[in-house]
Amino acid sequence: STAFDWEDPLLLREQLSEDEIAIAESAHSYCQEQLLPRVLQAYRDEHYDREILKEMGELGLLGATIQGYGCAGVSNVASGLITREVERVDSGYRSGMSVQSSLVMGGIEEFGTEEQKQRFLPGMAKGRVIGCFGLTEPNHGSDPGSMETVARRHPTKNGVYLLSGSKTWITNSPISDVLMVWAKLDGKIRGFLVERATAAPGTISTPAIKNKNGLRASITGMIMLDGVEVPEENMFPDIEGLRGPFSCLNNARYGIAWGTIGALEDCLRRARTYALERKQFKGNPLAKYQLVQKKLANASTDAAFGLAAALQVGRLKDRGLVAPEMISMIKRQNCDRALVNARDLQEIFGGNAVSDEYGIGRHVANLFVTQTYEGQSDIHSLILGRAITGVQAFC
Ligand code: TGC
Ligand code: FAD
Repeated sequence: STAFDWEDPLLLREQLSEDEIAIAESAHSYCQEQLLPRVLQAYRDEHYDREILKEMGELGLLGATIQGYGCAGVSNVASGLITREVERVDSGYRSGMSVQSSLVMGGIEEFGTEEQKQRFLPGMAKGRVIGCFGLTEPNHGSDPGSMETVARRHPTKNGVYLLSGSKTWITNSPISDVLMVWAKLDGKIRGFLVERATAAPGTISTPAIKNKNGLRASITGMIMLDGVEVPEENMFPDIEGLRGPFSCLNNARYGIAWGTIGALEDCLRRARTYALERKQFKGNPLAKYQLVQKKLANASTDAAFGLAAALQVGRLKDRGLVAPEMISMIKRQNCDRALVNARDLQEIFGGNAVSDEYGIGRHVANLFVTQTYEGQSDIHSLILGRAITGVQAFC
């Protein structure tokens, strides 16, 4: 028989290859040694240090599943393990990485021309070029198919498009060099790579959205486009419709399923330590009380199940056998369970939960956002409901 390990209850480690374990350990060391010491102040100051993307780039963590173009070319499971380590520290740091890697680099890899890949991917892999993904608009979040941002052919310049419209709640937008913007051309959604450096003054602005009450260690903003010129060579040539942005989202949603469990595991570790140290009623540690133990048992079980499911989907993804609904299932479940359990574990800290020094409140606030972006949980319920019944319930 095997001894139970509360930090790896279902022996995930036994299911991983040596390479995957090495990648996870190296990501763990970087995150604990370099990211953890600065997250508290960054969260207080609502500050995102763009050097973080360079550090991640140096370690090969960006666009990690992409083959070539200076990327590491690791398995989807290894990429999930990296995401879990980053989000163990903070969902905002994972967000900055996910947008760069899964949404922008992943989109260029899947839909870009060879020239676009050569031009953008190596710099993005090193974190020298920063990207953002502009889908959501002020009037259209869950329903991006109704977007109002438009692309028109330039009246006099051949092969040039003019983009106008606004995007909101865009991670990394204020610090982005390349903005992947989804806009309607002749009524069909197309993807454009807008380069800030070559945009005429006044045609693009990316104001930050300040005073967030979650994800404060990441930077979020708007994208306002007023007739910004984009050359044809910066448009994805073939992809039309929502399949473009949703294909990028499949990768990012998969990563969030791993990441949110990393955050939950950190909540569990913090709550367990606190419950063992804090004494109430005749000198007993909180950990002695059954109601407290039940909270820990619930969180541990949901984290272990969440990892097992993410691993299964990751292995299927590596074999080309994944369906988008599988990703909706793990994104929804892991975000929901991470949030519910983090809220329960927060209770163990009593009044101290209100102090940011204990870290638990930060995870709880962040996990609300993870449940909301990349398809709010109820939207994923409807995606699954449609797949189960064949009837769509969106409108
Ligand atoms: P629907 O009719 O379902 O589909 C339209 C077209 O898209 C295709 N498609 C997919 N393709 C690939 N992967 C998927 N997961 C796909 N889902 C749909 C579909 O086959 C169809 O193709 P075609 O060729 O027939 O046209 O479209 P709908 O308008 O009815 O969609 C409804 C719904 C609810 C599923 C969808 O709109 C949705 O998922 N809404 C949620 C929006 C969302 O996730 N936004 C995310 C914004 S980005 C973000 O939040 C980044 S945060 C990053 C961070 O900081 O970490
Ligand atoms: P709404 O669509 O208005 O939905 C509000 C509520 O109504 C939700 O609970 C939803 O589930 C529910 N609802 C909507 N329609 C239905 C329905 N038919 N049936 C039942 N319930 C329904 N977007 C990007 O494009 N790029 C980014 O980088 C990005 N980063 C983000 C970072 C942060 C910090 C945040 C908060 C958001 C970010 N987003 C980004 C936007 C995010 O994807 C949207 O907030 C999300 O898709 C939900 O859209 P909404 O906020 O407009 O909510």
